[in-house]
Parts: sequence; C-alpha cells; structure tokens
Amino acid sequence: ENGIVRPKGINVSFHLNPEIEQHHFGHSHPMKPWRLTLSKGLIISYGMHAAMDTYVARQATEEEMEDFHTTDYLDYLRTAEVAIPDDSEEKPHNLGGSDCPIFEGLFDYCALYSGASIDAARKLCNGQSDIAINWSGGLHHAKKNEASGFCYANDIVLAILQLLRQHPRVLYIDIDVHHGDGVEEAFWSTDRVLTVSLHKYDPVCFFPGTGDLERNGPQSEDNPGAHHAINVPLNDGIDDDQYIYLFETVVGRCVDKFRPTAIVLQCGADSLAGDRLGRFNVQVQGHGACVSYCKSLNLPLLLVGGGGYTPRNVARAWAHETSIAIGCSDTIDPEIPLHTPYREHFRHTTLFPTLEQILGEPKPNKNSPKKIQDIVEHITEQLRFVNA
Ligand code: ZL4
Ligand code: CA
Ligand code: ZN
Repeated sequence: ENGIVRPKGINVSFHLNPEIEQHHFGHSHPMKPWRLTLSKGLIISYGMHAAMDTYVARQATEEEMEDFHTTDYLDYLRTAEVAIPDDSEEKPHNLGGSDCPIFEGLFDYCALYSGASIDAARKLCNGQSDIAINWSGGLHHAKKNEASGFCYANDIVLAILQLLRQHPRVLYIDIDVHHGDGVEEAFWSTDRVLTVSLHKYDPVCFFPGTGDLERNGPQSEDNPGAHHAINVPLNDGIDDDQYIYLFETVVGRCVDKFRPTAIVLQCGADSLAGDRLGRFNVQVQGHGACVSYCKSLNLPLLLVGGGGYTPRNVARAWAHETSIAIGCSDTIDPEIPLHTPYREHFRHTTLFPTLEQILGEPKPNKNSPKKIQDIVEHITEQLRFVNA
C-alpha cells in the first residue's frame, strides 16, 4: 500500500490505546483527545502502521506513577468526583478549574497515556525499538503534586526516569508553543538531563509565563543541574526558516557539549500556524524538520505528542512525523488518501497546506534577525558550563 516497506535496521514502535481518545475535557475545552483519532486514521490510511510495531498501551500502575508524583496527589486524582469546572477559588492539587477539569474516567486517561510513554521508553532501553512514538503523551506541565495547563500526570518525566535507568544522559527537547516547565522543574537539580524548550514567551499574557532566556537552572556551586535548562523564548509569527535554523543550531550545540545517549522530543503541534491557541507561522514541513534532525543523530529517540488545538493540523503534523520516523516521508503522496476516515475534516486535501491556505493572511513575524542571533549567543555561552 502506497509503497510503504518495512525499513531494514531501524525499528519503530507505535504506542496507542483507542480508549484514550474516548475521553472528553468538556464541550468547548481546547484539548480534544479526538485529534488522536484523526491522526491515527491518517497514519493508517497511508499504510504506515505496517512499518511499525504497534502496542496497545496498558495503564501505568500507581507505583510507576509514584516514581514522580506524590501518593497524596494520585489518590486525589483517582477519587475526585466529576464536577462542573469552577475557577472562583483555588482547588486542591489545582484540579477542577476550567484548564484542568475533573471529567469522567480522568484517572484511566492519565494512567493510559502514562503507560504508553513508560512502555515506549522501555522499548528503547531494551533495544527493541530505535524510535518509539506515543502521540497521546507529551503532557509537560504536570507537577509532582498538582495538575497544570491541561496536564495531570507527567508522562514525559516518567519516561525519562525509565531511560535514566540505562542511559547516563538524556536530552529533552520541547517544540510545543508553551514552555515545558514541568519537565524542566523535575530535572532542575541534575546534570543527567538537559532540557531545551522553544516557546512563545510573554510573562504577562501567555501561559505559563516562565521560560526566559536567562532561566538556565539554579546557579549555585553545589547544584549539578546549574546551566542544564535551556530556554528559547520567541515572539509571535516565527517562520519555518528561523525556527529550523534555531532548532538545528541550538540542538546541535547541545548534542556536541552534552553528548546525550538518548533523546526525548515533545512534538506539541500548537506551534503550527493556524493553531487555536498558538501564534507561530511554523508549517508542517518546519515542525517535521525538527523530527528529521533528531532522527539523523542516530540515538534512541522517544517521540511524544503534547499540545495541538486545531485537530486537522495536528493530524497532518503527526502523520508526517510518523513517516519521517519510518523513513518514507519522501515517497508518500502529499495528497491525503481518498479512503482516509473523516477526510472532510481536512478542508485542504494536502498534508502540506500553504500559509495562505491555513491562515488567509500570515501573522506578522515579530522575531527580528538580531533577536535570533542574541538567543544563539546566550545559549552558546551557557553551554560552556555543560560537559559530558
Ligand atoms: C479553556 O473555552 O492561560 C478551558 C482554556 C475551557 C471552555 C469554557 C470555559 C471558559 C482557552 C483555554 C473559561 C475559560 C477560562 N474552555 C480559562 C490562566 C487561565 C485561567 C483559565 O499545550 N482560563 C490560565 C493553559 C492556559 C491559562 C494552556 C497548554 C497545554 C500544552 C500541553 C495549556 N491557561 C486563562 C484561561 C475554554 C478554554 C479556552 C486556555 N487555557 C488557553 N490557554 C490556557 O502546553 C498540552
Ligand atoms: Ca516548548
Ligand atoms: Zn502547548
């Protein structure tokens, strides 16, 4: 089908569970697990599943989730009663407001997407996969004792903790439009994880308000984690050329200095043009170039999802990135196959719509060449303190 052949030598595992897609955050909540159904439909209609080992995820056990989260928080998450979201007062563990509502099956949802990321990490550890994919994961804001920004359990932290059992150094890269604050904070005090997040930064009016260039880990003599957080704060309207340049330059220098033995790439699709919550002009090609670059480093690679609030664009990006992982991105037809489920949801029938097709009028690019250069210089300076 579509000329997909199983690539020799490189094993890709695909971790999913259709139950995850059945959960609803509430009528007009931006996070729609249904985007996973649309993505999977596109991946299958291209025949890509035939080139991967597919695993139906199991729920993570509470013990596994306690590797990061507190027992108190997990107990609350498991037993909290479904309620209409209410932002009028602070809630225990930040659960029950409009960002993090308590919905039917919440704990199962968390345990399933966490189980998928943990299993994906274990496949990389035992050498059964070279690239492992969990598009339902990537929920980077969750803290050890509380929910935050649509994230309840931090599957990325749980997966990195698995990788650290075998790997001396893990590079975490986050291309979601939001700052990867939960993962950064979790590894704030270790030099075994280097975290890199590219994001829109505005301390006043863009969530979570952290992630400025100078935020590089607590700078004290006795903290091994000092300098091991890298932040790339961006303004509205960044385009593919600038984004790819920054990604390859920053990640390239991080790899040279840190010498990771495994990489986790959070592929939040809200950094794409036309996203309901995002503000960038990044296209499916530019987003995918980040995955290609990571793949070219030939290290065990975990790909997780994350944000992404315009489902048709999420599906395009994650299908394209799955094709990059299995090595068929140059041979598949950019025209979305006729038998793709929900094909009418795509509006334009190509995997790679133009900015004009997506937005009508592109957003002004508020990132000057000088800003981009200043970022590269600051980060190069920080990395002088990072050594493998
Ligand atoms: C919504 O329409 O900036 C939630 C959230 C629910 C339904 C109807 C309720 C209307 C936008 C967002 C009231 C909504 C008020 N509904 C939400 C400071 C805020 C307090 C809550 O991609 N209000 C908080 C979180 C961010 C804030 C972004 C990104 C996750 C990830 C990884 C998380 N929170 C202001 C907003 C809506 C809603 C419409 C919303 N929430 C947009 N941005 C936020 O990084 C998965
Ligand atoms: Ca990010
Ligand atoms: Zn996001």
